[in-house]
Amino acid sequence: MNNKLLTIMLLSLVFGLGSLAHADNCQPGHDEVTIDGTTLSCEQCFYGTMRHGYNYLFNDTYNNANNYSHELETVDWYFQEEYDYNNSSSFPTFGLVDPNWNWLFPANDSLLFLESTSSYPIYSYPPSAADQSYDNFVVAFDLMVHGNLANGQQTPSRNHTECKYYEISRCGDGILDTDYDEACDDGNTIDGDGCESDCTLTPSTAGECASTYDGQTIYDFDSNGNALTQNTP
Ligand SMILES: [Ca+2]
Ligand SMILES: [Ca+2]
Repeated sequence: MNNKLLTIMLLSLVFGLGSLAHADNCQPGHDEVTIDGTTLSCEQCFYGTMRHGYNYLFNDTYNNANNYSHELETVDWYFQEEYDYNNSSSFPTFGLVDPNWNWLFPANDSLLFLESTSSYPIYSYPPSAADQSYDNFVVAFDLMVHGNLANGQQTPSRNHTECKYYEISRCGDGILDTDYDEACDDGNTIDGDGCESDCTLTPSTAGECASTYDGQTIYDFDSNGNALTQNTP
């Protein structure tokens, strides 16, 4: 099983202080998240795929594309899963990258400001394919922010909530995940049916699907590609 450590660029923040009502890439039914009884409306949504058998870190880069600086007053982060993806109650822990950070994002600058301090392993996945959709796993950030204008004044403070939804990829889910080197995915983990349980192609065997015909001779091959017989039709 692969067990790589991957770092996900979790959220890329581009604040537009005048677009509070605009839900950026938040699909209907995925534009809010309820955590511990509190419902948060997601102002921006991002989607990604994680892989069964892998560990993940999360981080957040703030891109301040406006021509004035932003100052954050509070940052709260939340982690929610509908299904227990690592067979335990442990969640990733988060922290600020620089504990001495002054909460100020310079104008036209970007910086990494938040990252998880523990990785999150994907050990399991929902047994039903219908339950492997985006709703099952979400990381949300709730930021209170205002802008510092060139004339020394500040914009009103407001909250900004971003949500990152995930679906879990695996061999046997019936979806060909070429990013994870799947040569095939027939929706099962049965060997010998053309697609193996590790999503490699079933090797050819003599006398079955390994014959070729070049117009004169039929060649049968073993699993190593060596010709076994030559039959002239
Ligand atoms: Ca797959
Ligand atoms: Ca199979």
